[in-house]
Amino acid sequence: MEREKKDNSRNLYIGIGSNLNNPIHQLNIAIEYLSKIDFSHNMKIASFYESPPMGPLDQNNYINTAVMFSSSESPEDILITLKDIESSMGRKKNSIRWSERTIDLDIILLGDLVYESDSLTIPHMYAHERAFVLFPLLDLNPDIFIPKKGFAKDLVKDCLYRNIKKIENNERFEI
Ligand code: A4P
Ligand code: MG
Repeated sequence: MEREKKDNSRNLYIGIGSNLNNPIHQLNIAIEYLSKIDFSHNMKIASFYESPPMGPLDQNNYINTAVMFSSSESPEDILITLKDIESSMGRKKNSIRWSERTIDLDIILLGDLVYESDSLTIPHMYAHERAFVLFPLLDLNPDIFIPKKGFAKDLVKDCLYRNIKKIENNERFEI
C-alpha cells in the first residue's frame, strides 16, 4: 500500500481513454497537456492498450493508457484541471452512457485516499474491474493497491473486458 509522503503529496494515477479522431494521437496530446500542468513532476507513462468498446458496440475500439505523478493538489482541483484539458481537446457532452469520446481523463487513484463527493469518487468506482484500467496501472506500479478492493495484480486475473491488446508489440494478453 502507498504511504503518504511528508510533504502531503500523493501518487496520482490518471486513466486516459479515447476512441475518436485518431485515438493514439489524442492520448499523446492529453499526455502533453498533463506534462505541462504545474504539479506534474516526474510523470511516468504506461503502455498503450487497445480494446473493444465497453458499452454500446456501434463505436470504434478504444485506446487506453495511464500516467502517474506525485501531487499535493486537492481531489476537486485535480478534477477541474482534467475537465479543463478535456474541454481544450474538444470533448463534447453526449447523453448516451459509455458513448464514443475524443478524450476521457479519470482520476483512478490518489495515493491511498478514499474520497466521495457529489462530483467525485476516488478510487474510480469501476477501476478494479476493468482490464483497460488495470493493465496500465500495473505498468506504472506492479504492486499497486486499490483501497477497499485489493492488489491490481490479483484483480486483473478476474476482471471484465479482458480482450485487450498492448499496442507496441501487438501481443494479445491471455490471462
Ligand atoms: N467522476 C466521479 N468520479 C470520478 C473520477 N474518479 N474521475 C464524475 C473523473 N471523474 C469522476 O464523467 C462524468 C462525471 O464523473 C464527471 O463529471 C465527474 O464529476 P465524464 O468523463 O463526463 O463521463 P464518462 O467518462 O462518460 O463517465 P463514466 O460513465 O464514468 O464513463 P467511464 O466509466 O469513464 O466509461 N471502453 C473501453 N474499451 N475503454 C474505455 O476507456 N470508457 C468508457 C467510458 C466507455 N467504454 C470504454 C471506455
Ligand atoms: Mg470520465
